[in-house]
Amino acid sequence: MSNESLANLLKEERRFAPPADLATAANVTEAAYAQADADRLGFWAEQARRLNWAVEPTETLDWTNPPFAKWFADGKLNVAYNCVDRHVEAGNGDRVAIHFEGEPGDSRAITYAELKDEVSRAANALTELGVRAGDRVAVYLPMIPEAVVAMLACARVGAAHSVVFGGFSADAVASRIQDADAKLVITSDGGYRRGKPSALKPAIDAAVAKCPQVEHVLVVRRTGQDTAFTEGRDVWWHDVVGRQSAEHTPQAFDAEHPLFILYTSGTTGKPKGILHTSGGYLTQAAYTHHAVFDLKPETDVYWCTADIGWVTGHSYIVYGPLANGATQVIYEGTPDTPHQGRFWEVVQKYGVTILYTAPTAIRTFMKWGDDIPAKFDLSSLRVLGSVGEPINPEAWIWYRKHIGGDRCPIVDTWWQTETGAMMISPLPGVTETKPGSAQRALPGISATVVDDEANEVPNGGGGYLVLTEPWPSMLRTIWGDDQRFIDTYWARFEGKYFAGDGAKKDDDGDIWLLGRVDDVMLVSGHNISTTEVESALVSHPSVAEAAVVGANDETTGQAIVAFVILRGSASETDTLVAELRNHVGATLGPIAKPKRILPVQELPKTRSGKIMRRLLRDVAENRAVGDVTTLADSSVMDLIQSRLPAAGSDD
Ligand code: 6R9
Repeated sequence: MSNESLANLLKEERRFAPPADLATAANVTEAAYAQADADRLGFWAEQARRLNWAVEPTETLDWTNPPFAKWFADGKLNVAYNCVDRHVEAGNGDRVAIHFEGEPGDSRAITYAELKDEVSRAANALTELGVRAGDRVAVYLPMIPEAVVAMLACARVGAAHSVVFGGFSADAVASRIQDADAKLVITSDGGYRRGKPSALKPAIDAAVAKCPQVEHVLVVRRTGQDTAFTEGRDVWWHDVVGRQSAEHTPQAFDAEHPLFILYTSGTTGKPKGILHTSGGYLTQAAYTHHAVFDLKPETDVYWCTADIGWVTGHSYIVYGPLANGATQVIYEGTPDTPHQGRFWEVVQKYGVTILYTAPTAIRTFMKWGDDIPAKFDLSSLRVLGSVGEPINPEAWIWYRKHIGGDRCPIVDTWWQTETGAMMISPLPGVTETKPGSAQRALPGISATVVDDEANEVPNGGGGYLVLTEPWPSMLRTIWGDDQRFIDTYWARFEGKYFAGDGAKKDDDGDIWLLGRVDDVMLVSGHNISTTEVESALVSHPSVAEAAVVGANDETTGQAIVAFVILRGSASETDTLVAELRNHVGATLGPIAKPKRILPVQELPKTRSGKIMRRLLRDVAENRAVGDVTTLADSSVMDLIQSRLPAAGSDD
């Protein structure tokens, strides 16, 4: 699509109505909003009945000691039983739970009955290895079915898991194991990435050397590569899990029993161990997965491309879909191995109907070209989801057209590790969608935008995104640091949860996310959002990706510095840079014109695809680059710096 036609499209404020057939048969209709508004707690009590409780809760919310919430506190349940056993008991044991697609092309289909047996064996193995309810287990695995089994086995025995990204360094893993005080680590010899086996166990050996409390390391054999073993400490999954009975009686735990800790670095600071508990978390994960994706478990094939080490993998690969009895695809590898059409080949092979991915992936696919998805049959798709960052309208339109065949609704889902589950999103059978907006809080969720003084902004205004009522899947605290929990999320605006994101309301009251407030730039007294400048840059045909930061500037306070990846054909000429500056000026106004535009080959991103602007700010301000341990590829910063003209000099 040419730039002019996109601009026109957005100017027309194009809306996309839900497809009629989807709307007619939608799991959730407009009425849900009114029902939840009339009786929010009654609404959530009803959603909790999606689960099988060993003891039904009579109390919905205890908010007598804010910000420490208790949801369904007198109820008892087993989370793994809800994700696995109950589907087998309901006669759906032969339904495929997981279609696993390995990067080398190996595949496995695992039914709910098989998953129940494997989770039961793994639960028995954890017990044999000394894991008890209330303990913590660290999980450091590639995207293989054992990752799901390990998490569910922990849930089954009441141990909290702490999943750490397979890409993190030994130091990053060690600090997380120590903070959670985990006694068992579950890992593998390695996994496949970019066509090669990539070792995982050496990082665990180095990490565990600093963690004397770790009693055992349970190792899945995935690649078969040579792997050092520490006698007495390390055990193979196929030995210990393999010899267990497939019978395991799940014990019911309190609704507020810890389910997992997940460390979020955000983009700055010491990692925070976000604590989630059982009943409320599972209720909202299951409800949102049912509502936002319109999941029909008998016929849909769902695929979330996130890594299990990200909260999206927790809530929308493991807990939400499995609680709902979904059939899903799990893919181990990267989207360009062995070729750039791999994702679309997977969609075609399994007949994927619901796809959930991230804007960073969508922009990469745009860069690779429209002809690649065009080679595959994507006609099975019916709902498309986006998560992780604001999706710029250009990428939204491309996703709709080239992946969704102009027929699938797009749900842009805003939420966080801390919120546990989706909070703001269109509903595919209800909402007239707008490219680039997450739009409206889901039924039962209260979100708004406030100014510096905590006053709600009128339609058309901008400020800070806040959540004004507690929700079932909210974080309960930061592990071991209640004070930091209060200070980080509840101290900024009295009685409201501060999400740390900037947002604006449009004239209809729909919400547009503007990125982290730490990233907002202050240029000559004007607040400018990085998201808006980036979005303007990528709406130019020569720009594939952009990251924008505010660098200290003597005259304007901060100056806008843009790092851009140019499209294949664009060469880095001065004319192009001037043209891009003018393009941003024409789109957003002269104040938003970047002072410097630096073409680069890559941008620094976390494994979940978020741009680490902090590192780019270091470059823009000519400082030594800070902590890079959570980068997906730590060599990217060297690449960026070595390619820069002369960092610090003005152009
Ligand atoms: C699920 C997840 C949370 C932060 C969040 C925001 C950004 C996520 C978004 C979005 C705009 C969306 N974010 N989804 N921004 N639109 N649809 O990503 O969790 O890794 O904790 O990140 O991601 O800035 O505050 P997490």
